[in-house]
Amino acid sequence: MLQQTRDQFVQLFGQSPVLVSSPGRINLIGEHTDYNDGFVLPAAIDKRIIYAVGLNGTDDCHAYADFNGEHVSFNLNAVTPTPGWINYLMGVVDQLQKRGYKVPGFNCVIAGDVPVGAGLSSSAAVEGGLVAALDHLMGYALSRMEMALIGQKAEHTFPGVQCGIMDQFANLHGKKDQVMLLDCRDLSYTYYPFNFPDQKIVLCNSMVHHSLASSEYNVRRAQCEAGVKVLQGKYPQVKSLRDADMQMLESVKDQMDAIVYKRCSYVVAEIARVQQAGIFLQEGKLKEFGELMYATHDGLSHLYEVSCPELDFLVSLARQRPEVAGARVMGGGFGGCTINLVREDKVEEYTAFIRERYEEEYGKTPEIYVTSIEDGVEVK
Ligand code: GAF
Repeated sequence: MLQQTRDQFVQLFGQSPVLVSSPGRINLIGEHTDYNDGFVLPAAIDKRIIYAVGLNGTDDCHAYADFNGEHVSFNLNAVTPTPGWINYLMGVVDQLQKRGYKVPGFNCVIAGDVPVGAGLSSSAAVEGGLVAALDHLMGYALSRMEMALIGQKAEHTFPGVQCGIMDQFANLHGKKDQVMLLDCRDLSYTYYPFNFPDQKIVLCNSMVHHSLASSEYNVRRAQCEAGVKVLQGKYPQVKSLRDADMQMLESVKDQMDAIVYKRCSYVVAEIARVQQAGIFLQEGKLKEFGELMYATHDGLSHLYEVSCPELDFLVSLARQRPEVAGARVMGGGFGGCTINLVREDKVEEYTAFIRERYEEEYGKTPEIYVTSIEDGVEVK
């Protein structure tokens, strides 16, 4: 992929590029906890966006996207939110400019195999890849955490998704065969080996992509904030849902909108689950870890309401199979993938079963990725 992207760049722009490989991510557990100051357990994976980038000595930026054959351009003096994937590039440029970094005109080709809209965070991969390329070419000397924060802010201000930090963090801090337990309050993190030998991480793409995903995401975030406000009436020390437990939540239930209560009860339980899951991971307790994944799915489906019939169906199929330790919807939800922990020697049998049953039910073929945990963004 790297060589192909380089060749394409040379052909289009007639110069020699810097190459950047920028991964998608999985998250073992801890969904919608990041913007509530909670914990997440993500890792970077083998699905990657590949960038070829070169400076062009002008005030214009030109980008060619291999995935749809589209060529877009913008001027560095007119960087404003614009529909389409160009928005992710402009958002990063805008953030760099706002922080006082001189952004030069550049040419780039974007290729790779992170499926778009599948919950594997192709947008964070696009953001992280560009910021790393410009950092390399311009010598900004940004830390990986600064790069992640730039990507997150770009996402808030340009596409307008009020995301947490998980995706950009995982994209930039990934380490081969290690998952990261990130505390989203103070951004401290620990690497742990993926301690389940004989297990494969299998992603089943429902091929559903709801256009409401980003607006509903922002609604969920606002509902969590509304819950915090109510909690603060009784517990002024509560800064975010991270600071609440079930008992506290229960004690203000009467004053809370019923939907807000449901959302908050999911988040409070999920933050506790991730901490427990981190312990099970270190102890190699697969069965217990898997049960937490199923519990997360139930919460995401019934309380947080970010699943959909297709994803619920995929998880119900997983539950029927002894070779699956745990499964759940992964990422923001409303479509995309389930993550499944599957016994290695049964992966083929399992994927064939899922394909057949999903096709029968929905008349469409799910894409299935047997994935591996890899390094974060790499400049080649
Ligand atoms: C999306 C967001 F970008 C993340 O910050 C996170 O909130 C996730 O949904 C849900 O856990 O991927």
